[in-house]
Amino acid sequence: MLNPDRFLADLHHLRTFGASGVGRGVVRPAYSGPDVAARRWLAQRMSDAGLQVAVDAMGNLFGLADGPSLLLGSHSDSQPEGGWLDGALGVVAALEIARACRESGGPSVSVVSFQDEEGRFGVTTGSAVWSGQLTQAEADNLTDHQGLSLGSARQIMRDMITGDVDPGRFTGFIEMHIEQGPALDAAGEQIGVVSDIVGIRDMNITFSGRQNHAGTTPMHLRQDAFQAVSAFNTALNDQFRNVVTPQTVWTIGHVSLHPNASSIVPGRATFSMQWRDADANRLERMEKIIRETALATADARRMQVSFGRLLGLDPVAMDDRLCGALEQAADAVAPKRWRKMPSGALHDATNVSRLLPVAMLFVPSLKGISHAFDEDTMEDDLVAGLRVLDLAVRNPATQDRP
Ligand code: HGY
Ligand code: MN
Ligand code: MN
Repeated sequence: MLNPDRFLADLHHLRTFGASGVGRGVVRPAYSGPDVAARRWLAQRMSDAGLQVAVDAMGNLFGLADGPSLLLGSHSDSQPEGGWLDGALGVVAALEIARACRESGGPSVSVVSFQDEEGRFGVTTGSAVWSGQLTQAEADNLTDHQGLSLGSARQIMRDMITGDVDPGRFTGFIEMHIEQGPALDAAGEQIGVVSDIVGIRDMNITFSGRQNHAGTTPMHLRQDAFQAVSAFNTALNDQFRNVVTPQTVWTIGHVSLHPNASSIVPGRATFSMQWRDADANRLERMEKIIRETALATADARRMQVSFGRLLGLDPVAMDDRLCGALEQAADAVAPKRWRKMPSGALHDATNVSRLLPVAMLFVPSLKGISHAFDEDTMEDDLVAGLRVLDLAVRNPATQDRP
């Protein structure tokens, strides 16, 4: 029997791994001590539920049902400052449904917690490798902002690895997640059935100028890398004007100045440039503008610019059959309080759609806040999402082989 109390208790237990001490926030980046401890605990819970635990070389953690099964789940790693529900909700809901299905003789359900969804090393790295978007060797060469390679970081999980998990054993994938935006909360609705997931591009850019004394170097002689970042940002916002829509977003979220000291004109600035849109062509046009604007900014200051590896995922649509089952379930659990909506956040479901039919459902995020310690969702909404997922899984339409 579906047990919402057990589901909520597990969800609260998971947030004790890497608890930030601020509200319900967590600090549980991929391959950190708290991330691995959380994965060990989840593996035990999967095993207790009668699922066979499997961990691949990336550290993706599976709880496998016997024979062909539907796969449910998400990720349990967090942003450097993360909320307690982003990813965790989908994993723990999957665990509860797999457990309830086994107890009640329901359909076969397997569970997954993908590794590095939050992109410490890339973009949804664990599911990108599992789905063949990225090879393990390519992933191993990715580095975090401190220069640590994924290949080194993943050694922390080497004793847990059991081997590859064949995607052929799964019939489809459903990911439950918090919305992470304001739409459902503002409308007082309980459930979002995702129509499609936006695409993303992500690239590091470095301006190299001349490190020098901050007191003696006249302003007109400086090649100041921070000034270049600032000028680039202003020019880019202007250049994008005729290309973007109100749904397009772009972010400089990480900046590293060298040597990062008050009395030194910075000689080098490396920053992350990320942009997202539902239209792959627009993403490409934006890339061209980004490169041209960066080159023009560097030229105007007699500086150099270099571009890191372009990472990204294209927009994807959800599977009609699985969406239909979620819509029916949403109608039963939250009549007139659900909608079909696109996802502006990225999810493992994007990668998995290369292999399997996929669908997603959302529950509201209070005030639309996520990727922050104060991310939260009303308990009633968490349970409503669990019930929708459970009904959808038990719908015979979901059980059909693709
Ligand atoms: O960044 C994202 O959209 C996701 O939360 N990793
Ligand atoms: Mn997430
Ligand atoms: Mn996230």
